[in-house]
Amino acid sequence: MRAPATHGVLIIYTGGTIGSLHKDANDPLSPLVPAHLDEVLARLPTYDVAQHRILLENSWIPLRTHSWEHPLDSSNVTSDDWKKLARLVATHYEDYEGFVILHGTDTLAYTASALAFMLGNLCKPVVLTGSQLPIGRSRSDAVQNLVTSLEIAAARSLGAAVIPEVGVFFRDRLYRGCRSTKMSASSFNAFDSPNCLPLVQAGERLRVAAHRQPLADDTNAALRVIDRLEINVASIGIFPGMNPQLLRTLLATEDLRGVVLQTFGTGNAPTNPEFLDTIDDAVQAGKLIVNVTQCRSGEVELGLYDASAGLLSRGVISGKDMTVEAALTKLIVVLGTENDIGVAADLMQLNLKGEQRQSIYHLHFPASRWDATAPLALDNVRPMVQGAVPYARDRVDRALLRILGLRGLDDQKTSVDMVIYLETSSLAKAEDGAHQRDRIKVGRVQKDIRPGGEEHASFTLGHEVLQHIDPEQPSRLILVPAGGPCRWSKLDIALYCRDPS
Ligand code: ASN
Repeated sequence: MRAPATHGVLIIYTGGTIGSLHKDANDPLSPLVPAHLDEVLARLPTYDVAQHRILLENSWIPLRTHSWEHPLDSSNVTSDDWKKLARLVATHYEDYEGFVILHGTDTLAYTASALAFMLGNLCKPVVLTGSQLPIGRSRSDAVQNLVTSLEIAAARSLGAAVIPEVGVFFRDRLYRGCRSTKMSASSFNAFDSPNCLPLVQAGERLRVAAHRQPLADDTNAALRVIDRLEINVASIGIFPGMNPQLLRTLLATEDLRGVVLQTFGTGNAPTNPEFLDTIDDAVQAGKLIVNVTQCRSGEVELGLYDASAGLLSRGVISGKDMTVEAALTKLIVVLGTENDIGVAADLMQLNLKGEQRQSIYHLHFPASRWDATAPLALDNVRPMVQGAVPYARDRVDRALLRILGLRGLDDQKTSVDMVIYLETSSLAKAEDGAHQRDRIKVGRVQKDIRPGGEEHASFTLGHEVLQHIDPEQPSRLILVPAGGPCRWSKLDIALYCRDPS
């Protein structure tokens, strides 16, 4: 993957251990503070200071640098730094083959994830790296991390960047930025991307993985910086026996718009009414709650256990296999650009930048009160929100129709019995020349609901039903009554769509 780099690489130095020195040069026990970028450059072997270039293998790579005026320990990095970084990449996008960002390791995965969502149509490498020991220390991991990052940032093949996305390089691996997480506070092997194989393995040569291609929005379009960010968000980890009052206080924070809820296992949480009511109130108040697991790997499967079904029915959405860092920064970017909470929820469940293995597409139908005396037609409330990889029915692994919060009218006892059909406007020509709609049976819901009780129903859609779902066309459900009156709070079709790679 070695290729002559014409414009070289821009190094952006934000601070971190890599360029740190002891506060008191005479006291090796004094705290480390980020120092000047020259501290880093001076230690780079084969760096030609006069010519601003570095010899990597057999090629001289031009290097330019940009440094934060006051380099930071990454604990002090904020969303303003993400904006500065994204704008710097955009300003110099045509000037360089790639970009290397030197960053403290503590919050590096947050910055990498944020940049992945903020840089639309990115086709060049943006590699973040740092080190566990300052570059000036004899056993430091800094030189290796920086030199390999530069090589990856400069690598082109057949006229295109080999890694056209945001990545994190550490020790001997390049990870997808929005999949990365810091695993160790002290090991040189500090990072991993537990739910995604590394993009590059660096040994005696750089081995590039086949799945490295990003989910490009539009590789022909110009780079687009998305820097309207909503920072009124929170990341909350639940724990056994957590006082629901504590959660209620946090969720009631003024102006809070979104929450990453770190749950147990596959997305489970306490089922006591106080806890669930707290969640319900926050959702009703328009807060977007994204469920991610506290586990290092694996994914959220809402509804697999009763301990997550209650969250699902109250409108908590699945973060699938996203890291906390990816879920939080995605929420910040999505809520920054999207005011409609329903559209934001749909976008959060789509794979935008390779941050989750699957997209969940939704068709939403209105909540309703129904006396069940005649068939009811429900049209989807808005077109299906599309992601970077659009919906395709041949990639649907699972499709569910879900009715949530099913109750009797005025909380009366009722026996719900209805047959649901999907009617599409794929206008098939009838024999007499008129257009007619296709109608296909989706399933039947039968539930006895006690006074004041609430039920949820879901069933899997068969392939023959899927054929009739066209994201470009409106979809209509026809409910044919065979039982008592009822109402529901949410009715949707969720389509679990795998990525093409
Ligand atoms: N505290 C440092 C930072 O994140 C840790 C490091 O870079 N290894 O800035």
